[in-house]
Amino acid sequence: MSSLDAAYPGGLPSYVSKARSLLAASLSGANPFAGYTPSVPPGESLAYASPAHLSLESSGLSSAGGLGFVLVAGGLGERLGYPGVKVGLSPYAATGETYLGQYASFLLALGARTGRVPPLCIMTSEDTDAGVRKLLAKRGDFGLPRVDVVTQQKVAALADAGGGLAFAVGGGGEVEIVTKPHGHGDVHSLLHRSGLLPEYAAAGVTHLAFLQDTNALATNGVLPALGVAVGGKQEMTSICVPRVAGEAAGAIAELGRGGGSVTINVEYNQLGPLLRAGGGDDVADPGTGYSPFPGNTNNFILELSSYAATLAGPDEGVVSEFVNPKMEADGVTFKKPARLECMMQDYPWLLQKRGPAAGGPGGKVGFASLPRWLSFSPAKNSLQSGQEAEAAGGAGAGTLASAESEGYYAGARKLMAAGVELEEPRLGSKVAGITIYDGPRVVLSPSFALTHGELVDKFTSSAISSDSWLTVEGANVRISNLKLAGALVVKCLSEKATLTVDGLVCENLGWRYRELTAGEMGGGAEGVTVEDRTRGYVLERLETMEIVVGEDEVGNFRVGVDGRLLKEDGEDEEGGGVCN
Ligand code: UGB
Repeated sequence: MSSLDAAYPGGLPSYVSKARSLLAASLSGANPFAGYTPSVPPGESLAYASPAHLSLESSGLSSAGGLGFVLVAGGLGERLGYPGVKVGLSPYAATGETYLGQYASFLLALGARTGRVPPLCIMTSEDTDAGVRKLLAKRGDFGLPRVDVVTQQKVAALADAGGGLAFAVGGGGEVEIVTKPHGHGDVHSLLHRSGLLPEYAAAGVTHLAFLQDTNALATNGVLPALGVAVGGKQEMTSICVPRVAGEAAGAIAELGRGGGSVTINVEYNQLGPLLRAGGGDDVADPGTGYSPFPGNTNNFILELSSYAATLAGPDEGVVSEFVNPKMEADGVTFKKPARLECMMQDYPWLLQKRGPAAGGPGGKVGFASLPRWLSFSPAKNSLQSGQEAEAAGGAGAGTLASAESEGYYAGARKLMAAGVELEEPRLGSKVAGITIYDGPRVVLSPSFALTHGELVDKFTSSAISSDSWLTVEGANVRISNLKLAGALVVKCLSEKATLTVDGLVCENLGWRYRELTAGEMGGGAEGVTVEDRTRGYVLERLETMEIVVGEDEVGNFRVGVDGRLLKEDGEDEEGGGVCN
């Protein structure tokens, strides 16, 4: 009881009083958006490698020394069907690096370009805290100089419309208040209470980028969105993607009422009714095939001084809450205990409430929309629900398998845009019942190329066959005149070494997926992990060419047509890398 009281701003009395009024509103069927007129807000919609994209990516990079990151990782992988912490999964079987490691490599790559590795704050929950901390400890914080962890607490569950608390007998035989997660909106009040924001400001942070746990491609949107945020002096900039009409993702909309407006995410279940109330519907624009409203990825950038000032307001960072009780047929009794919930993307309501003295009301909120293939690869659903979503003609399976395939596609599309000869991957095959892209599978680490400009510079005049696999890591790698038909791993792990791959012809049997058998999916099979079962397949490495310059190496290394790794500027002898 006392910990529940201490964890909630204003304590349990404040929680119960809010719960009573929200329950009354919910049970009377009140529409939270009643009276608002939705319209498409102004923002930037960017085509990859367009002049606007290139310019915003580069202006974002010049402001990136002021970035800090917040990763919300309190959610359980229930929908994904994974019992461990989701950030410990690997988005790409080809590299085996975890989501957290993938994000860390983006931060380290930013640090290598700006001279300052951004701080990372991770929000965990009671469900994920131990797992996230274990992962950080095991990997030495992934080499990041500053990682902070804030932990959200659950809130009291509600037994009835009067705001009565739900009780149950706990494991120790004592009667306890039932608790439930409060939602990712907790991140704002936790950051406020943590005292981290003034520390980040003192360390040079000007903008905080908020990321979700399992969308590896989200980092591709950060620099252009930062360019938009800084250029437009925006207090909040959502990183969006074109939204498939009707899909289960929110939309960023400008909601006007009485001469004022707020630009905010409207969840998909509320968007349709809101649009229909105005005579429209959640349908595609025939010109683009997408909803006219940009799709919310729940990744966004907040300007730090405005954010800190807003959180210092009377709400102490508690974003607007909602309650969604499931009722019995009598319309009075709860089927199961409910609780107040809150969402991080509802922050603009707080901005709007902020007084004029702090620069409000309203706040300047905008968006940067990037191609879906570039910055959207969510892994949220189990294989079964992904298969059902596909069968229902949904916007994407949203499984680990589809997310992995989308990531490889993005790597291949980036190379195509940089002039590398390859056939555009197409959705076709299925693995574990999920449709994936056929075509080269490419993972370009952020350390290798953070921007399109860097990629064009570092990867030239090459050709890659459709059944190839390629992973590249290291800022000092350069690849030209490569002919790849197989699996190739290129790594230069030392900042004091360079690796030039020029004229290499790499042909081998490569890698392939092997679907797990029904027995293996059932569990207990030796060598098959829970992660493998969440994916539904394993990667079989038949033959690989691996070119690795280790982290202790110094000097210039080169690989030519014959695949031998040689050290330049010295004798013609094999260097310290591995090439097989
Ligand atoms: N999370 C927490 O840290 N704590 C919590 O208590 C709960 C979650 P979900 P959701 O990308 O398609 C969002 O559950 O809320 C973290 C948007 O609202 O995966 O269903 C959790 O670890 C929706 O508009 O997402 O839906 C994860 O990192 C749409 O954009 C993050 O919060 C949708 O995402 C999101 O949690 C989407």
